[in-house]
Amino acid sequence: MKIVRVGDIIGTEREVHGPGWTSRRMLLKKDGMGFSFHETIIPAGGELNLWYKYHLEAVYCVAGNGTITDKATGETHDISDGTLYALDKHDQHTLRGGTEDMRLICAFNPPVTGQEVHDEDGAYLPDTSED
Ligand code: 9YT
Repeated sequence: MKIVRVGDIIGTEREVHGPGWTSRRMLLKKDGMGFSFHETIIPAGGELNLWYKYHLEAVYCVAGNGTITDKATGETHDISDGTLYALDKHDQHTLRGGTEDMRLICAFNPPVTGQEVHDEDGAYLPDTSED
């Protein structure tokens, strides 16, 4: 069994920052669960254009607020505590922070390996390492 406390991750290599987001990677590929599990903070007013071409992602909001726009349909959905979105079709999307920092719990399949940041399309590159 593993016990992971986010307080022990802050300020380590498992806390990764990008423009408009901070990700605390609580479980990575090397933890052997078959998915990675992150706490992500999107600051109020932030905007991210994302497109996880090589990953599926489920995101559960536990604090704050914001919106997600599905670029395929143009639809925008409110996000607040208790909302989950699942990018089951590698959906191209825009995530916007609202009036309060959003705290999101994210699971990636396949798992991220550690230091991934978004490419120009908003993707994380696929993991090509041998298991
Ligand atoms: C919600 C989202 O995709 N934010 C970008 C960071 C990502 N969740 C991560 O690496 O934790």
